[in-house]
Amino acid sequence: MTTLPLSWTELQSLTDFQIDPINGPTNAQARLRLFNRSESEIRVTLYRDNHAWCPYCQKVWLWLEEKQIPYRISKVTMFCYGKKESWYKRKVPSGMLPAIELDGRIITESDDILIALERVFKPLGWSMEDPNVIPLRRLERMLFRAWCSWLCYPPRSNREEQYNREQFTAVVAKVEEALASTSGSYFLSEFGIVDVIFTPYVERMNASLFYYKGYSLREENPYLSAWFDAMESRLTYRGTQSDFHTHVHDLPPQMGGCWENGEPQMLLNKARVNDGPWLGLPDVAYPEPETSREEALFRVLKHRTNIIKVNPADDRLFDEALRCSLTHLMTGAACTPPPGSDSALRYLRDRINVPRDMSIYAAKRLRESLEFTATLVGDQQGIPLPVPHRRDQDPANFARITEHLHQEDLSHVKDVEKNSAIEI
Ligand SMILES: N[C@@H](CCC(=O)N[C@@H](CS)C(=O)NCC(=O)O)C(=O)O
Repeated sequence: MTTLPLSWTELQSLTDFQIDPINGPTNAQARLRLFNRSESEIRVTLYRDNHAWCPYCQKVWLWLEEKQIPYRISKVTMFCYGKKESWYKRKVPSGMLPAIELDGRIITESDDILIALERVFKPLGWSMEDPNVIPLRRLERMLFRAWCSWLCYPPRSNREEQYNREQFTAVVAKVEEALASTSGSYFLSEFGIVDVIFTPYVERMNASLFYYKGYSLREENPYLSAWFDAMESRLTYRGTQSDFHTHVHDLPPQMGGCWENGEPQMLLNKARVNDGPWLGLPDVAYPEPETSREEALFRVLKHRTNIIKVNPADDRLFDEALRCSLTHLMTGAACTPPPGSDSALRYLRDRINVPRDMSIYAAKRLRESLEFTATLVGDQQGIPLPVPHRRDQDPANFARITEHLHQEDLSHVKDVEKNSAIEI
C-alpha cells in the first residue's frame, strides 16, 4: 500500500525551517557574516570555493567564525569543477584559494592569512608563531604527508601498501600522544588555533581512509575520537563540517587520485558510503537535530527548479519522483514513483553536497528517502560521478549562483550543457 505524492504546495506547508545566514550559526550559504555587528565594521573579504571543498579555505573560515569577525564571502570556482573567474585571476593570478582582502590588501596562503588576521584581530587562543603551536603545526604537516603517501599513490605491492599504512598509523600515534598530553580533548589546554589547523585534513582523512582503505581513524583512536566529539560540540565546526559521501567523491580530482586497497572491510565501507544506510557512519556523532528533515525539504524547495532542470531525466517524470521522495521524507509513507525514475533519484542522491547544500543529518535523511523511493521501482544507478574532474558540479549550471558571478564571467554559461550537475 503506497501513498500518492504530495503537491509542491502541500510540501511547502511542511517546513518552516529558517536560519539567519548573516547573524545566525555558521553556514555554508552566507555571503555576509555580521555576528550582530554593523556592516560598516567589515574589514575582511574571504575568497573561498563555491562548494566548500577547499581544506585550506575551511581553516580560515573556521578561524573567522570562532573569532566572530564580521566578513564578506566571495565564492570562486575551483579548477576541478569549472572555469576560474577572470576577475579573481586579476586579484590572484595563480587562481589559488583561499585569499582574503584585509583593509584592501590581498593576502594568499592560508598560514600567512591567519598570521595577518591575528596581528589585526588578536590570536585565537594561541598565536600561529607561539612555541607551543609550532611543533603541532609541524606534526599536522607530517600527518598530511603520511596520508598522501598512503592514499594518493598506487602501491606497487601489498608490502608497500602495508608499509604506507604503518607509516601513517605511526604518525597518528604521535597525534594521539599530543592529544593525551593535555587535560581536555583539544590539542592545547583549551580550544584554539591548533584545533583549527588540524580540522580540515583530519576530517578528510577520516572519510577517505574509511572508504579507500577500510581504516576508521575516528573509531580506532580514542583521543582523536574525543577530539572529533569536542569539535562537534561547536556550532562553528558543525557549520563547516562535511560528510563521508561528499569528501570521498570530491577528493580524487583535488588530490590527483585516491587508491583503494580492495580489502574486505574497505569494500564494505565503500558500499555503505555510496549506497547507504548513511545514518550511523562515523562521519558524525552528535545527536541528530529535530529539524533535519525540515531542513532537507526547505533546501530542495528553494532550488527545486534547477534540481529538476539539471537532472538528466524528463522534467515531468522527475518532478513526480522527487515529490514521492519528499513525501516519504516528511511522512515516512512509501510513495511509488513513476517507472524509470530510479536512476534519476539516485543521480540526485549522489550529488547532494555537505555542507554546501545542507547540513550532515539533513543530507543523510534526504539520501535515505531518495534511495528508499528509487528501490520501489528498480535498481538502476544514476550516471556515475566523474573521477578525474567534477565538472558535473560546475556552478555555472545554476542560475541562482550565476546571478552572483561577475558579468564578464557569464559568457561561457550558455555553453554549458544541460545534463550534469545539482547544486541545492
Ligand atoms: N599552500 C596553500 C595551498 C592552497 C591550495 O592548495 N588551494 C587549492 C584548493 S584546496 C587551490 O586553490 N587550487 C586551485 C583550484 O583548485 O582552483 C595554502 O595554504 O593556502
